[in-house]
Amino acid sequence: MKVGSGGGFRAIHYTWKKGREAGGLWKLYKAMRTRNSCKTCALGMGGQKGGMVNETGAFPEVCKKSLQAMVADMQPAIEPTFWKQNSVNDLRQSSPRELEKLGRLVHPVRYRKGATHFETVTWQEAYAAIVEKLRQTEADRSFWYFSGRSSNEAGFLLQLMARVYGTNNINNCSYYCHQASGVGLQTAIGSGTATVVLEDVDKADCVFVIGGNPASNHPRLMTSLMHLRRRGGKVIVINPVRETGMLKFRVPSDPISLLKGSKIASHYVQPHIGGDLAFLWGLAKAVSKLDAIDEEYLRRHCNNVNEWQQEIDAITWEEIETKSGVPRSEIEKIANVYAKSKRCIFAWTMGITHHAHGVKNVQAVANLALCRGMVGKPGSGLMPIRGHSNVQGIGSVGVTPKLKTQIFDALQSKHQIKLPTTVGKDTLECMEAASRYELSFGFSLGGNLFGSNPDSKFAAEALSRLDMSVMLSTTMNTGHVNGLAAETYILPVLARDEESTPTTQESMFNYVRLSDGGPRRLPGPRSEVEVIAEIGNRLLPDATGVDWKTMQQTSTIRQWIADVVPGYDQIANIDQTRKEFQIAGRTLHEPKFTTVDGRANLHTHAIPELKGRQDQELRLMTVRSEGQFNTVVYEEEDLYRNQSRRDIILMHPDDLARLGLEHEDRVEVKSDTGTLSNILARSYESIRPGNALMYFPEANVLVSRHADPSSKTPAFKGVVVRVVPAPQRSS
Ligand SMILES: Nc1nc2c(c(=O)[nH]1)N[C@H]1C(S)=C(S)[C@@H](COP(=O)(O)OP(=O)(O)OC[C@H]3O[C@@H](n4cnc5c(=O)[nH]c(N)nc54)[C@H](O)[C@@H]3O)O[C@H]1N2
Ligand SMILES: Nc1nc2c(c(=O)[nH]1)N[C@H]1C(S)=C(S)[C@@H](COP(=O)(O)OP(=O)(O)OC[C@H]3O[C@@H](n4cnc5c(=O)[nH]c(N)nc54)[C@H](O)[C@@H]3O)O[C@H]1N2
Ligand SMILES: [Mo]
Repeated sequence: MKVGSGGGFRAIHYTWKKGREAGGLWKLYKAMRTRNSCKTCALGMGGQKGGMVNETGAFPEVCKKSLQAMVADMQPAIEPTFWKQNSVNDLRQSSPRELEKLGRLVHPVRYRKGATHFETVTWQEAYAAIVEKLRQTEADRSFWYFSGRSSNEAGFLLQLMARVYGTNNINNCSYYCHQASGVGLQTAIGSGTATVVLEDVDKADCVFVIGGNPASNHPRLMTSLMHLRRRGGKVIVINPVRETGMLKFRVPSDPISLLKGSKIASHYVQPHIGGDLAFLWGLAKAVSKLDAIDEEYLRRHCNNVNEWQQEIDAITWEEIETKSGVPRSEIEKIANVYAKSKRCIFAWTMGITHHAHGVKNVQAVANLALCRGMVGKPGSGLMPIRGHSNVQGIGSVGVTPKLKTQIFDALQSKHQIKLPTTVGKDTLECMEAASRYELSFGFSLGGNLFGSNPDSKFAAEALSRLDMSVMLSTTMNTGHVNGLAAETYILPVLARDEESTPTTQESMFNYVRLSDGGPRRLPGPRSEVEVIAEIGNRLLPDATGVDWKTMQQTSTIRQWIADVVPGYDQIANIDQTRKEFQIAGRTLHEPKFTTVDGRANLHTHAIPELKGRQDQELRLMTVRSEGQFNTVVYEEEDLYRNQSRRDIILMHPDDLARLGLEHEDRVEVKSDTGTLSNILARSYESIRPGNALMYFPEANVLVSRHADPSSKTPAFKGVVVRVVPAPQRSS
């Protein structure tokens, strides 16, 4: 049956199904209701209000992917015999979904070059080998990658250890995600995170959703968007794909919406992939023509106003239309809606950041908000919708190549820590350096560096040039079986709701949550913090200023965070008060910016040509389906896009015809970086002609390493491909 809306009974039915997998609905419900913050996206639920509750206290808030993540953690263990029965080569043939479904990692395992299998080792053996290798390695030949799943405490401790060891090669998955938002917002308003809180969304009269599919990836936002529409507000979606759930969504916790479905988008604009920058400038030009600019606000609070105005006047409609793919009349229609709005929020995700001009995109969004005075008052502002549940916290507590000056100074003065001053490498630069044999040791706190990386062939080669790689993980993924270092360790760790002591996470609204932890589900995995502190203790026993033994207590680490991380003071007493808090100085309800001169900055841009315009070319976006969380695939099907498999390329029927193809033809998809064979070409009316869609991580074979020069984020959505019939056709 064709799915005509997002959410709804399917989501409820799914809950039952997952309940069965988890060993009973009540068991799953209890797991979901513990006081731990949600494990998936950063919109966030849970914490001290209890699971399935959002920041404003609404219950029940639940989404399919948080169930998926929970049930995955409730899987049985991978038995020791498994590693003897299955070779690395066998495992490499497995799909991301098959690897995830193997179960929970409970034994440390090792792979040594030349071997055919992983072997289980004791924790002692693993620690000894890792520490010995680190001793032999020059600190700057190591790198430390962090996913955004781990706690603030684990993130803080590991970056501290890596720096005391002597390197700044410390980075997180943000470089492949929202880095452009951080960099773009910093340059525009002096702070890199959302200027709004969840309540602001409930006060807005207009929300732009640019380059994102929150119906699938941040479903809880849909409740707020539904209420906004009921109040008569407008939701303007900018997306080359007409995403089912952005048109109509059935909010499971709302009976009327559940039955009838709620219209979400009031306006839907389909630019070409990469056409947003031109579109955003066009919108600003049209708003200016309507005399809807807030001149007073610009004069009082913004720099570069004249340059910006000149650019608005100079840019031609012809340039805007050809580079965005959106006709002037449509842009003017949206400008009219925006011009009437009194409180407008601009939300965006990967369709904006995953481009070589991602930072410019973000600056152009900020320009548009600033020009009508929409930053610095309640109910309006800038809202990058963050990805991983704690990716923002990881960044706040110092998991960045360059430490914030305040953290750097406080660590030296308050804790006598000697910090390295060499330039740290970002994620892609670490990969490039590894491929040049300039790095020999890699450590990953969660995540899947291989799978998330562009240019998969290169990524595997680069990682396999390391002498040693260590990965702290909960379940298996493609990164554990591809690009293996000469010596590779996988160390099993606890999920946050299994920790014996509390941990904290930061939501995309700058709200710090406390997770209570809970009983362990299986013997074997260890706490992330315990593992890091143990390595620290063995490697750097005499380090001035740090007592690694006390660092095994997350409460000790919280004292350090309170001492050194700006805005985090209240974490010092959180063990007693249990009071979750809003980080000071980030939410902007007044136009007081944290830039050097207290003013916001407008930016001007040269708009790049639209790529992929040659005869046989298509512009390709690599995106997530509703059945996956990043490189972890829970289900092969993509419900909302009505697809049952992942080895497909979706394109408009006009493009199929143009390329001489038919629906369901077997094709080869080629880019300058790589080729994917045996792909099914499928007709997909909802995508703007000239553009195509494939699923990440598989499609990373095609994505080049070309990155935004300022954010170092690869153009995961800006791939040019040619699609040709497969050499031998089969059915
Ligand atoms: N279920 C689920 N939820 C998730 C995740 C997951 O994998 N699964 N991942 C989490 C993470 S880490 C993140 S970062 C977020 C990601 O959340 P999203 O950014 O929503 O995810 P993507 O699938 O990357 O898709 C982006 C959307 O951008 C559109 N798009 C692609 N190119 C362009 C473009 O050039 N311009 C515009 N305007 N739109 C474009 C696509 O059509 C698609 O609808 O979700 C988080 N939540
Ligand atoms: N082509 C293409 N590439 C992309 C993207 C895209 O849209 N297109 N999106 C990019 C984005 S937005 C992101 S964020 C990255 C994702 O990059 P990563 O964050 O590196 O990858 P994930 O797939 O989220 O990592 C999942 C793994 O984390 C481990 N894990 C889960 N929970 C825990 C925990 O509590 N502790 C620990 N230690 N480990 C845990 C499990 O082993 C799981 O397999 O990929 C990027 N790559
Ligand atoms: Mo992300």
